[in-house]
Amino acid sequence: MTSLDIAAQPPMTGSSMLANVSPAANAAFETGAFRQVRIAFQPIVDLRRGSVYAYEALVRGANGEGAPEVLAAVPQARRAVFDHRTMLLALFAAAKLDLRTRLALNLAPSAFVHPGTIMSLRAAAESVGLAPRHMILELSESEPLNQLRIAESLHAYRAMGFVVAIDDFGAGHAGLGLLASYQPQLLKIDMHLVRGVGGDSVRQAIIESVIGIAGKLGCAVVAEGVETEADARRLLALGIHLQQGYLYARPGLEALPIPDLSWAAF
Ligand SMILES: [Ca+2]
Repeated sequence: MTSLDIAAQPPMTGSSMLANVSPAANAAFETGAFRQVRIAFQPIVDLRRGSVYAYEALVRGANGEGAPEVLAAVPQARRAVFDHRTMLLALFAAAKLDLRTRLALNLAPSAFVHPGTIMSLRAAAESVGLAPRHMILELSESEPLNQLRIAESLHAYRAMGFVVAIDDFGAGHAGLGLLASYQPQLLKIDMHLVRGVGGDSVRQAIIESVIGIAGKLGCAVVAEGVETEADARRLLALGIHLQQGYLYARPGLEALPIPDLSWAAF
């Protein structure tokens, strides 16, 4: 197995997020679920250009277990540390794979607002030669948000040139509250709204309104969870040329999968 070892990664720079964690808790964390974290990459395609717009880094377990399973083993109090270190692991894994396009990273709000994240992210990106404008930070409402801190952090990331996305837009409570308070550069429409859009006038109406709102706010839109050609064609007809899902490529463990764009016939 080619599991990436966290301990083998370059040390974090900036203020350490582990400073306030007890040594015993740290030891348990290091030898537990986190030790064998692996990274998978899934492309987001640009159908206007017939190219890969970005690769999203996704956390996987030692045997390829999915993100929900891996994250379930992470105590809430450790989530920021977990996301922070996974993000760095993803960055170095992408560099090792010679990534030549944008990299999208998932961050829980607590990791997003932590002062250590932005500094270490910038330092790590610089060390592998990735410009902040090529890095997309996907922010989800996976835990309660501190509105003020999110707003401050978002401005700081944008000032440094990073691209910020609202993740899973339209899932549960995710999205409108965030969007009302902060205007990111990207909106990722959740797969539950996307799946079946090809033959569902209600989903089409909802997605059309999201596109309308995004357009007025100057946000680009990405559709997640595109699995069929019918959905892909409908989304493209609605104006969404940035798409991600099994139709194009499944996530590849420690690999940058080449998407299948055959239906679009470039
Ligand atoms: Ca995501």
